[in-house]
Amino acid sequence: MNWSYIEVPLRYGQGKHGVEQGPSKLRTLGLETLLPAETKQQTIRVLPESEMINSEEHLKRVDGVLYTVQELAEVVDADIQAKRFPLIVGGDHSMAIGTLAGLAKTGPYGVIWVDAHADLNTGETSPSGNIHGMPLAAAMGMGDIRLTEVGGREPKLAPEHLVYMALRDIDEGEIREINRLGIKVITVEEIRTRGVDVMMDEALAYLRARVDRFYLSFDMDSLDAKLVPGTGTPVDQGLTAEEGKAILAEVMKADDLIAVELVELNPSLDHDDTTAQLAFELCKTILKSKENLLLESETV
Ligand code: DIR
Ligand code: MN
Ligand code: MN
Ligand code: MN
Repeated sequence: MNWSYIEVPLRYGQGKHGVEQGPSKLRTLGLETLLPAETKQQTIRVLPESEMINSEEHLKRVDGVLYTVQELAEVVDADIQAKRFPLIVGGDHSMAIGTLAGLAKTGPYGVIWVDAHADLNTGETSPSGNIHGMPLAAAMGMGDIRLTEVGGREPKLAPEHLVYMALRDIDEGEIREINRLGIKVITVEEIRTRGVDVMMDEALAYLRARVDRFYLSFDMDSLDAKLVPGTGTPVDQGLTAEEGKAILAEVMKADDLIAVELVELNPSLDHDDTTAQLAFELCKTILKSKENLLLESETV
């Protein structure tokens, strides 16, 4: 398989410094050595502009987010058109506005969103004004036009093409929208009691009845707060490390998976690289699959 590795050191979608260092931290831990040789040469860095301090109360640092996601949308689209499989590493979750818009260029697709949060706010419903809580709303055409028209005017995602996993900290406006739109939600409780493979099968069956390809976005805060001090908004009662890895291992078996994204590693908030090591392990799980011959031959 032809991989593409995309680093997105974006932090403007939320208020804490350090999340922009996620990709360089993974590099320090040796992520590059896991990539096949061709992918190393193909690694792309979507760089935010260096100083973006403008702030609107309801859409904080919007220009900084826009600059990055517009470029990311083009990079992702180019990968898909060239039949490459992008692994996209962040950075805060506002970057997904770019991923979702980039994927939409080649038609409909499904999404598995593994996150404690719904990321379905608009400037009006957001309690924080942070755009990392808005990417799915923007992709569905809800909220500020500057966010909804990234990659074109039309919506990038239909609500019935989305499955949430590990959701447990949802804002009032988001609960209303999830119910109104009838979005499918799989809880930590269900994953724990019925098992990762059963719930993944259910998620995939749901999406496959509707679309012929899908992508998975993995927010580090889907994992339990105790495991991830190095993420901006940790939430209790989350996934175990094993469950997180099993979700990724399971999803990587799918031929119709077209991209994976891993976001919200914040090395500045981390304790002794615990979260970074865990993120690195998750990347290993991703890269070990999909005919990655390099990893099969070297023992990693
Ligand atoms: C919250 C937090 N729902 C907000 N969102 C986060 O600000 O919109 N998303 N942390 O990952
Ligand atoms: Mn998120
Ligand atoms: Mn989150
Ligand atoms: Mn919240």
